[in-house]
Amino acid sequence: MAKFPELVFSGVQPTGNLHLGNYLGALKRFVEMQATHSCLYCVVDLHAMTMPHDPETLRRTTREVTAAFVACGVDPKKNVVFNQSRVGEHAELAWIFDCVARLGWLNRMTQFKEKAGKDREAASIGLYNYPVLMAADILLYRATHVPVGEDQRQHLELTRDIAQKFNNDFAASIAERGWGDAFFPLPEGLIQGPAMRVMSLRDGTKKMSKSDPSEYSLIALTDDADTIAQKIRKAKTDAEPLPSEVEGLTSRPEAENLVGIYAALADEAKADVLRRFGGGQFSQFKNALAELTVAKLTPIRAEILRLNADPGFVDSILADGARKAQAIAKPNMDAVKDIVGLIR
Ligand code: AQP
Repeated sequence: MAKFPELVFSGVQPTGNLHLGNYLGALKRFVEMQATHSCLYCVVDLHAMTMPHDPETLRRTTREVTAAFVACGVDPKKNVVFNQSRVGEHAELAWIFDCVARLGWLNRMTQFKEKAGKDREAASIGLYNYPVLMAADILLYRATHVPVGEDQRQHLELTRDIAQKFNNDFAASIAERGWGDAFFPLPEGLIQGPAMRVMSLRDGTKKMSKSDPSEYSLIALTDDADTIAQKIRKAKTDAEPLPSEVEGLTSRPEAENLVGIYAALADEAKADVLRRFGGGQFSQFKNALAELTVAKLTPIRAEILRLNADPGFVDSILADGARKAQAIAKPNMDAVKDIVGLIR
């Protein structure tokens, strides 16, 4: 298959306050990637409409998520930071992919089943179609690498399936127009590290999630030091002391989660964390974890609050990012239209 220049794309939904899971699974990785790659980081506001939403809240959270990107260290001058709806080609390409993707593929998506709940008939078509729009987000830029949390693995596989089918279905037209044997790359997920799936602090079997009704289930990036310490102190654990080796975390989801969070925040392996804290009581480990979390999140919180008070500056980042994104999206979309036979 043709070689594609390396390009990173990832998106975050503006559906509420970002949490430690979003930070460790995505934002921290965004910052790491910008040192070595060209990156597009998108606030996916169209995705946020797939569940019932309030217009004013959507506008506010779109700005807040942008502020959080920057506060975590994403440099808007070096990367393309923008909101999805500003670049109309995302929705345009999603339609073309709707005609490529198969119903059976979408019927297998577990996130739709979880979010739609029992009354599937009442879910929006947008929620069902979410993974196709996500494929369009990534492939519109012909991105090759996608840093995301583990919960997005299945959607990323679908993105690869859509890219592959498009390349096969239109192989002759792609070759005829000088694109070689593939127009779209098959993007790779960068799903790695000790915190690729951060779990709820109240239930180690459930993902930490913005929409969890229990505020003690998550640590928000805007929580103050006392709140963080209190949430970690109250985090569910079991009665055993911490094991000294990683194997000892098996079947202990709450312990595994807290050790994973510590390891990711300290940039260490879980094994190193357990070498230090293994055999000790949870209370001691929780104090160390609270201290580390507060040290890492306090400067981020301060910067988020500062940027939230300056919406004009945040809007200028989004406007500038949209211009840069469009400059890549437009010629790619034109090429797709030519490939599939649309006159433009
Ligand atoms: N718990 C998590 N652990 C690791 N990574 C996570 N991500 C989300 N939760 C965790 C990653 O954060 C990025 C942005 O996610 P999103 O907000 O676009 O959507 P989501 O995965 O649906 O996030 P939430 O918190 O669960 O939101 P709601 O409750 O609104 O659905 C993605 O890379 C995701 O993998």
